[in-house]
Amino acid sequence: MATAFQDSLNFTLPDSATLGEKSSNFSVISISNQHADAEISIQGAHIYRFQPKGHTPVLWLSEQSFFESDKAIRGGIPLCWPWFGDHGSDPQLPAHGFARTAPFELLNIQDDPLGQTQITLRLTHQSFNQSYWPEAFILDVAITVGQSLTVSMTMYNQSQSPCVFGSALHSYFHISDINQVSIKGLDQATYYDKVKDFEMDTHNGDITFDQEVDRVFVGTKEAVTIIDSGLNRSITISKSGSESTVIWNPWVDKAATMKDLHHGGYQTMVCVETANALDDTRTIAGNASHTISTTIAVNHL
Ligand code: TA6
Repeated sequence: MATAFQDSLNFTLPDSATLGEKSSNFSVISISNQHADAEISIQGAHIYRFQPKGHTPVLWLSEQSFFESDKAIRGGIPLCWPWFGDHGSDPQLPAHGFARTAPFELLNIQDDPLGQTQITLRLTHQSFNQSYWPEAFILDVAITVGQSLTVSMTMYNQSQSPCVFGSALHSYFHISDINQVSIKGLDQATYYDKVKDFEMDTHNGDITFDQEVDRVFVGTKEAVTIIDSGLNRSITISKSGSESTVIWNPWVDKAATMKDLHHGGYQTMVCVETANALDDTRTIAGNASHTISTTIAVNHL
């Protein structure tokens, strides 16, 4: 039986899509096509599951994640917007902005000629008007579920005057063991180390993990690759509209403070985030737009 939400749609669902609720009034879209399975919450336009055929899940999801209004899902690809990290001046405002818990509108779901499923969602200043962010905007999110996954976020500045914002597609990846993976593609890249009060440094070689890592690499446009010998696969994260890349694992002590992160969960996750953060914060001219996009491809080693 169709839900009230489904009845509100002004398009016909393709065979690859079904609508449901993860919890009361928490609407989600389930996608199953010839290439992959996925799940997306309407709140936050947040994909929290992506599993290409023949692979284990590519996106990590905490076993203790909330699926409640006004709470971010712990895992998948949270949308950080219109700022990254703590708000610049008001510590009372939510970290990473408000998009990831905002009520998006589901605009359309359609299958393309390649058998991929394209989902588009929208947030506007009319539907989300907060005194602390008075800008006139449209924020569109386009998700393409195929053998690879693409998530694009486009901000349209609806005012005549410039608008400054930060963002990130804060992707959590499912890995075999944080002690076994390495990340290629950031050799000689400069980063701000959030664990050392944003001290700047340069990384040499591949990234491996034996402690908390929280680094914002700047001047980085290229793809990075997670090498996971435990799952015998690589995950390549390519991007556009972004020149900063965030690498994060909370490690044991920070993870223990996070009630929505299940015990030991930090060992099977790593974040590789496509961002407009710190030096890469963006200014959009009046009536202009900016798109940040990430494409995630998994291959057997
Ligand atoms: O992207 C890394 C980071 O900024 C970390 O500092 C940590 O705060 C993480 O995001 C998760 O933030 P959240 O607000 O989702 O708990």
